[in-house]
Amino acid sequence: MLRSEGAKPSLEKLVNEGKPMDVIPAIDLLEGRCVRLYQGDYDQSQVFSENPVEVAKAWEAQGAQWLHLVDLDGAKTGQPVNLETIAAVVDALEIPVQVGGGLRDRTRVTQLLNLGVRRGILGTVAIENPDLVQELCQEFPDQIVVGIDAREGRVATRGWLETSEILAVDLAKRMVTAGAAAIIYTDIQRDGTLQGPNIPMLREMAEAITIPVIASGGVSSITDLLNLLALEEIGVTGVIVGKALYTEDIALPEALRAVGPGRWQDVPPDLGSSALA
Ligand code: AMZ
Repeated sequence: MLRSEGAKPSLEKLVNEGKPMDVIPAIDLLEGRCVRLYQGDYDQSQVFSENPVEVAKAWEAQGAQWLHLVDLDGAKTGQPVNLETIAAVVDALEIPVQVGGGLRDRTRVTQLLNLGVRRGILGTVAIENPDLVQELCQEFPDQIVVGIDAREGRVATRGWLETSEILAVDLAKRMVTAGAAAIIYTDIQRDGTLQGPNIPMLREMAEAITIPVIASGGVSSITDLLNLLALEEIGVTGVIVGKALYTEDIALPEALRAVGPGRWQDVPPDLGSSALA
Protein backbone atom coordinates (compact mmCIF):
# COMPACT_ATOMS: atom_id res chain seq x y z
CA MET A 1 0.00 0.00 0.00
CA LEU A 2 1.25 3.43 -0.90
CA ARG A 3 0.27 5.06 2.35
CA SER A 4 2.36 2.75 4.53
CA GLU A 5 5.53 3.21 2.52
CA GLY A 6 6.99 6.05 4.58
CA ALA A 7 7.78 8.92 2.25
CA LYS A 8 4.68 10.77 1.21
CA PRO A 9 3.92 9.87 -2.37
CA SER A 10 3.15 12.61 -4.81
CA LEU A 11 -0.48 13.33 -5.57
CA GLU A 12 0.14 12.69 -9.23
CA LYS A 13 1.27 9.15 -8.45
CA LEU A 14 -1.75 8.56 -6.27
CA VAL A 15 -4.35 9.66 -8.74
CA ASN A 16 -2.87 7.45 -11.40
CA GLU A 17 -2.57 4.43 -9.15
CA GLY A 18 -6.04 2.91 -9.56
CA LYS A 19 -7.33 1.04 -12.57
CA PRO A 20 -9.48 3.55 -14.39
CA MET A 21 -12.66 2.50 -16.13
CA ASP A 22 -12.89 2.93 -19.85
CA VAL A 23 -15.61 5.47 -20.54
CA ILE A 24 -16.43 4.79 -24.16
CA PRO A 25 -18.56 7.18 -26.17
CA ALA A 26 -20.88 5.56 -28.70
CA ILE A 27 -21.77 6.56 -32.21
CA ASP A 28 -24.62 4.66 -33.84
CA LEU A 29 -24.81 5.00 -37.60
CA LEU A 30 -28.05 4.90 -39.55
CA GLU A 31 -27.86 5.85 -43.22
CA GLY A 32 -24.56 7.63 -42.62
CA ARG A 33 -25.92 9.79 -39.82
CA CYS A 34 -25.22 9.75 -36.12
CA VAL A 35 -28.41 8.68 -34.35
CA ARG A 36 -29.71 7.32 -31.08
CA LEU A 37 -32.54 4.80 -30.92
CA TYR A 38 -34.93 4.27 -28.03
CA GLN A 39 -34.59 0.67 -26.75
CA GLY A 40 -33.04 -0.20 -30.09
CA ASP A 41 -36.25 0.53 -31.96
CA TYR A 42 -35.47 1.59 -35.53
CA ASP A 43 -38.79 3.48 -35.65
CA GLN A 44 -37.75 5.66 -32.73
CA SER A 45 -34.56 7.21 -33.98
CA GLN A 46 -33.31 10.67 -33.27
CA VAL A 47 -30.65 12.20 -35.49
CA PHE A 48 -27.91 13.95 -33.54
CA SER A 49 -25.53 14.75 -36.37
CA GLU A 50 -25.18 14.45 -40.12
CA ASN A 51 -21.43 14.24 -39.67
CA PRO A 52 -20.25 11.24 -37.61
CA VAL A 53 -16.58 12.02 -38.34
CA GLU A 54 -16.90 15.40 -36.65
CA VAL A 55 -18.68 13.82 -33.70
CA ALA A 56 -15.97 11.16 -33.35
CA LYS A 57 -13.25 13.81 -33.48
CA ALA A 58 -15.04 15.79 -30.79
CA TRP A 59 -15.16 12.76 -28.44
CA GLU A 60 -11.48 12.15 -29.07
CA ALA A 61 -10.64 15.81 -28.42
CA GLN A 62 -12.54 15.58 -25.13
CA GLY A 63 -10.30 12.76 -23.96
CA ALA A 64 -12.00 9.55 -25.06
CA GLN A 65 -9.61 6.63 -25.21
CA TRP A 66 -11.84 4.36 -27.23
CA LEU A 67 -14.76 4.88 -29.60
CA HIS A 68 -17.70 2.49 -29.90
CA LEU A 69 -19.21 2.54 -33.36
CA VAL A 70 -22.34 0.63 -34.36
CA ASP A 71 -23.56 0.15 -37.89
CA LEU A 72 -27.29 -0.06 -37.23
CA ASP A 73 -28.07 -0.67 -40.89
CA GLY A 74 -25.54 -3.50 -40.73
CA ALA A 75 -27.13 -5.05 -37.63
CA LYS A 76 -30.49 -4.99 -39.41
CA THR A 77 -29.42 -6.25 -42.82
CA GLY A 78 -26.71 -8.69 -41.73
CA GLN A 79 -23.69 -7.07 -43.34
CA PRO A 80 -21.86 -3.78 -42.78
CA VAL A 81 -23.57 -0.98 -44.70
CA ASN A 82 -21.85 2.17 -43.48
CA LEU A 83 -18.34 1.03 -44.44
CA GLU A 84 -17.30 4.35 -45.98
CA THR A 85 -18.28 6.23 -42.87
CA ILE A 86 -16.59 3.66 -40.63
CA ALA A 87 -13.38 3.97 -42.66
CA ALA A 88 -13.55 7.78 -42.51
CA VAL A 89 -13.99 7.72 -38.73
CA VAL A 90 -11.11 5.29 -38.22
CA ASP A 91 -8.86 7.37 -40.48
CA ALA A 92 -9.72 10.59 -38.67
CA LEU A 93 -8.92 9.29 -35.18
CA GLU A 94 -5.79 8.37 -33.26
CA ILE A 95 -7.72 6.40 -30.62
CA PRO A 96 -8.81 2.81 -31.21
CA VAL A 97 -12.28 2.13 -32.54
CA GLN A 98 -14.47 -0.91 -31.91
CA VAL A 99 -17.17 -1.61 -34.46
CA GLY A 100 -20.24 -3.83 -34.48
CA GLY A 101 -23.27 -4.39 -36.63
CA GLY A 102 -23.52 -6.95 -39.42
CA LEU A 103 -20.28 -8.79 -38.74
CA ARG A 104 -21.59 -12.23 -39.53
CA ASP A 105 -18.82 -13.90 -41.55
CA ARG A 106 -15.05 -14.12 -41.78
CA THR A 107 -14.80 -11.94 -44.89
CA ARG A 108 -16.62 -9.02 -43.28
CA VAL A 109 -14.69 -9.25 -40.06
CA THR A 110 -11.37 -9.38 -41.92
CA GLN A 111 -12.41 -6.50 -44.14
CA LEU A 112 -13.28 -4.35 -41.17
CA LEU A 113 -10.14 -5.14 -39.20
CA ASN A 114 -8.10 -4.39 -42.32
CA LEU A 115 -9.63 -0.92 -42.34
CA GLY A 116 -7.85 -0.30 -39.06
CA VAL A 117 -10.73 -1.10 -36.73
CA ARG A 118 -9.11 -2.29 -33.49
CA ARG A 119 -11.88 -4.61 -32.29
CA GLY A 120 -14.80 -6.22 -34.06
CA ILE A 121 -17.98 -6.72 -32.05
CA LEU A 122 -19.87 -9.90 -32.85
CA GLY A 123 -23.49 -10.21 -31.81
CA THR A 124 -25.86 -12.40 -33.81
CA VAL A 125 -23.15 -14.80 -34.91
CA ALA A 126 -22.37 -15.66 -31.29
CA ILE A 127 -25.79 -17.33 -31.15
CA GLU A 128 -26.04 -18.53 -34.72
CA ASN A 129 -22.47 -19.70 -35.32
CA PRO A 130 -20.41 -19.85 -32.13
CA ASP A 131 -17.76 -21.99 -33.82
CA LEU A 132 -17.02 -19.11 -36.17
CA VAL A 133 -16.52 -16.82 -33.18
CA GLN A 134 -14.02 -19.30 -31.79
CA GLU A 135 -12.13 -19.45 -35.09
CA LEU A 136 -12.05 -15.67 -35.38
CA CYS A 137 -10.83 -15.29 -31.81
CA GLN A 138 -7.92 -17.57 -32.68
CA GLU A 139 -7.21 -15.72 -35.88
CA PHE A 140 -7.45 -12.23 -34.35
CA PRO A 141 -6.39 -12.52 -30.72
CA ASP A 142 -7.65 -9.63 -28.56
CA GLN A 143 -9.56 -8.16 -31.48
CA ILE A 144 -12.85 -9.95 -31.10
CA VAL A 145 -15.35 -8.89 -28.49
CA VAL A 146 -18.84 -10.27 -28.17
CA GLY A 147 -21.84 -8.00 -27.84
CA ILE A 148 -24.52 -9.67 -25.76
CA ASP A 149 -27.73 -7.70 -25.91
CA ALA A 150 -30.44 -8.92 -23.59
CA ARG A 151 -34.14 -8.48 -22.90
CA GLU A 152 -34.96 -9.73 -19.42
CA GLY A 153 -31.80 -11.81 -19.44
CA ARG A 154 -32.44 -13.44 -22.83
CA VAL A 155 -30.25 -12.74 -25.82
CA ALA A 156 -31.61 -10.69 -28.72
CA THR A 157 -30.14 -10.81 -32.23
CA ARG A 158 -30.51 -9.39 -35.74
CA GLY A 159 -30.84 -5.73 -34.85
CA TRP A 160 -32.69 -6.79 -31.68
CA LEU A 161 -35.64 -7.74 -33.85
CA GLU A 162 -35.42 -11.34 -32.60
CA THR A 163 -35.15 -12.62 -29.05
CA SER A 164 -33.83 -16.11 -28.36
CA GLU A 165 -34.45 -18.37 -25.39
CA ILE A 166 -30.76 -18.38 -24.58
CA LEU A 167 -29.71 -16.83 -21.30
CA ALA A 168 -27.18 -14.04 -21.65
CA VAL A 169 -25.02 -15.53 -18.92
CA ASP A 170 -24.91 -18.94 -20.63
CA LEU A 171 -23.88 -17.36 -23.91
CA ALA A 172 -21.22 -15.32 -22.14
CA LYS A 173 -19.70 -18.44 -20.62
CA ARG A 174 -19.62 -20.10 -24.03
CA MET A 175 -17.92 -16.99 -25.47
CA VAL A 176 -15.24 -17.07 -22.77
CA THR A 177 -14.43 -20.58 -23.92
CA ALA A 178 -14.42 -19.35 -27.52
CA GLY A 179 -11.71 -16.86 -26.60
CA ALA A 180 -13.54 -13.52 -26.67
CA ALA A 181 -11.45 -10.60 -25.39
CA ALA A 182 -14.42 -9.05 -23.57
CA ILE A 183 -18.20 -9.05 -23.37
CA ILE A 184 -20.15 -5.89 -24.05
CA TYR A 185 -23.38 -6.41 -22.16
CA THR A 186 -26.33 -4.27 -23.18
CA ASP A 187 -29.66 -4.09 -21.41
CA ILE A 188 -32.01 -3.41 -24.29
CA GLN A 189 -34.84 -2.10 -22.15
CA ARG A 190 -32.52 0.53 -20.69
CA ASP A 191 -30.76 1.45 -23.93
CA GLY A 192 -31.49 5.00 -25.03
CA THR A 193 -33.82 5.57 -22.07
CA LEU A 194 -31.52 7.39 -19.61
CA GLN A 195 -32.91 5.20 -16.80
CA GLY A 196 -29.57 4.13 -15.36
CA PRO A 197 -27.69 0.87 -15.94
CA ASN A 198 -29.04 -2.46 -14.76
CA ILE A 199 -26.58 -3.04 -11.94
CA PRO A 200 -27.93 -6.43 -10.73
CA MET A 201 -27.80 -7.83 -14.26
CA LEU A 202 -24.26 -6.56 -14.77
CA ARG A 203 -23.21 -8.00 -11.45
CA GLU A 204 -24.60 -11.41 -12.34
CA MET A 205 -22.78 -11.34 -15.66
CA ALA A 206 -19.45 -10.17 -14.27
CA GLU A 207 -19.55 -12.75 -11.49
CA ALA A 208 -20.28 -15.53 -13.97
CA ILE A 209 -17.32 -14.97 -16.28
CA THR A 210 -13.59 -14.42 -16.17
CA ILE A 211 -13.11 -11.85 -18.92
CA PRO A 212 -13.82 -8.10 -18.78
CA VAL A 213 -17.41 -6.92 -19.02
CA ILE A 214 -18.21 -3.58 -20.60
CA ALA A 215 -21.50 -2.14 -19.40
CA SER A 216 -23.92 -0.64 -21.88
CA GLY A 217 -27.44 0.71 -21.80
CA GLY A 218 -29.18 3.35 -19.73
CA VAL A 219 -26.25 5.38 -18.42
CA SER A 220 -27.64 8.82 -17.64
CA SER A 221 -25.44 10.61 -15.11
CA ILE A 222 -22.11 10.80 -13.37
CA THR A 223 -23.83 9.10 -10.42
CA ASP A 224 -24.58 6.11 -12.65
CA LEU A 225 -20.91 5.92 -13.54
CA LEU A 226 -19.87 6.11 -9.91
CA ASN A 227 -22.35 3.35 -9.08
CA LEU A 228 -20.71 1.15 -11.68
CA LEU A 229 -17.41 1.47 -9.85
CA ALA A 230 -18.79 -0.99 -7.28
CA LEU A 231 -18.62 -3.62 -10.03
CA GLU A 232 -15.09 -2.85 -11.05
CA GLU A 233 -13.53 -5.39 -8.69
CA ILE A 234 -15.62 -8.17 -10.22
CA GLY A 235 -14.54 -7.29 -13.75
CA VAL A 236 -16.67 -4.48 -15.14
CA THR A 237 -13.83 -2.59 -16.76
CA GLY A 238 -15.63 -0.16 -19.00
CA VAL A 239 -18.85 1.58 -19.77
CA ILE A 240 -20.40 2.72 -23.02
CA VAL A 241 -22.15 6.06 -22.93
CA GLY A 242 -24.49 7.03 -25.73
CA LYS A 243 -27.57 9.16 -25.41
CA ALA A 244 -26.49 10.98 -22.23
CA LEU A 245 -23.58 12.51 -24.12
CA TYR A 246 -25.85 13.76 -26.88
CA THR A 247 -28.46 15.17 -24.52
CA GLU A 248 -25.57 16.67 -22.50
CA ASP A 249 -26.73 14.95 -19.33
CA ILE A 250 -23.10 13.84 -19.13
CA ALA A 251 -20.07 15.85 -20.23
CA LEU A 252 -17.39 13.42 -21.36
CA PRO A 253 -14.45 15.21 -19.68
CA GLU A 254 -16.35 15.15 -16.39
CA ALA A 255 -17.14 11.44 -16.80
CA LEU A 256 -13.48 10.72 -17.47
CA ARG A 257 -12.47 12.68 -14.36
CA ALA A 258 -15.06 10.79 -12.30
CA VAL A 259 -14.15 7.20 -13.20
CA GLY A 260 -11.51 7.33 -15.93
CA PRO A 261 -7.78 8.04 -15.88
CA GLY A 262 -6.64 10.24 -13.01
CA ARG A 263 -9.93 9.87 -11.15
CA TRP A 264 -10.11 11.32 -7.70
CA GLN A 265 -11.37 8.34 -5.74
CA ASP A 266 -7.97 6.72 -6.06
CA VAL A 267 -6.65 9.30 -3.63
CA PRO A 268 -6.71 7.69 -0.17
CA PRO A 269 -9.43 9.40 1.85
CA ASP A 270 -7.19 10.41 4.76
CA LEU A 271 -5.04 12.56 2.48
CA GLY A 272 -8.21 14.54 2.00
CA SER A 273 -8.28 18.25 1.58
CA SER A 274 -4.93 18.95 3.25
CA ALA A 275 -3.09 17.04 0.53
CA LEU A 276 -4.96 18.94 -2.10
CA ALA A 277 -4.42 22.38 -0.58
O1 AMZ B 1 -29.98 -0.77 -31.43
C1 AMZ B 1 -30.14 -1.83 -32.05
N1 AMZ B 1 -31.31 -2.21 -32.54
C2 AMZ B 1 -29.00 -2.71 -32.27
C3 AMZ B 1 -27.68 -2.45 -31.87
N2 AMZ B 1 -27.22 -1.38 -31.23
N3 AMZ B 1 -29.03 -3.89 -32.87
C4 AMZ B 1 -27.79 -4.39 -32.85
N4 AMZ B 1 -26.97 -3.52 -32.24
C5 AMZ B 1 -25.53 -3.67 -32.02
C6 AMZ B 1 -25.17 -4.60 -30.91
C7 AMZ B 1 -23.79 -5.05 -31.32
O2 AMZ B 1 -22.82 -4.05 -31.04
O3 AMZ B 1 -25.16 -3.97 -29.65
O4 AMZ B 1 -24.99 -4.30 -33.19
C8 AMZ B 1 -23.93 -5.18 -32.83
C9 AMZ B 1 -24.28 -6.59 -33.18
O5 AMZ B 1 -24.52 -6.72 -34.56
P1 AMZ B 1 -24.70 -8.20 -35.19
O6 AMZ B 1 -25.01 -7.94 -36.61
O7 AMZ B 1 -23.40 -8.89 -34.96
O8 AMZ B 1 -25.82 -8.85 -34.45
